[in-house]
Amino acid sequence: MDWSTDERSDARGLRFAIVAARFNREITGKLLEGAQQALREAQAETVDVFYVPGAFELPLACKTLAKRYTAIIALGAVIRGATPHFDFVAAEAARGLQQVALETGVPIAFGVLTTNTYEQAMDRAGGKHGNKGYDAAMTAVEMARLVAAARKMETTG
Ligand code: INI
Repeated sequence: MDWSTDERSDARGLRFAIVAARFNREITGKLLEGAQQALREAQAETVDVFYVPGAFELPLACKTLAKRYTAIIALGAVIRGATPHFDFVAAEAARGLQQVALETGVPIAFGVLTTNTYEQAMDRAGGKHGNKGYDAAMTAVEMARLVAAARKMETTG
């Protein structure tokens, strides 16, 4: 089996949750717009949006929602400030989201920006480096299709 690009970006019949952190909301709002645009273009059947306070809360929210969706897009913006808080929040968001994906088998796309400055984050939220929310949603579509295809093989032999 070999997938064409068209198939990888076809989300018809698939259900997505987007979980967005409110922290740095000017940035996460733009990531959200990008993700929604990608899922519209891919013709996703369902796109539900949920909010959490910050990136640290993303893993638990995704785990709670995993049963109900084909894939989830986690969005956040962690910006390095003067405190070591950044390292804990960024690392735990990444570790937690990967853990949820591996434990549940539900693809979780990592749409969490981790940057040194606000400007660098803006550049990746619809600025000169594209929109990482859009990219994360396309990753979720591709992984959702891959997992669905693998499950189908298991049941059909
Ligand atoms: N949350 C973010 O999403 N981005 C940040 O940059 C950030 N910083 O820098 O503090 C941040 N902190 C809040 C954190 O995610 C939790 O909501 C909070 O610690 C309560 O659990």
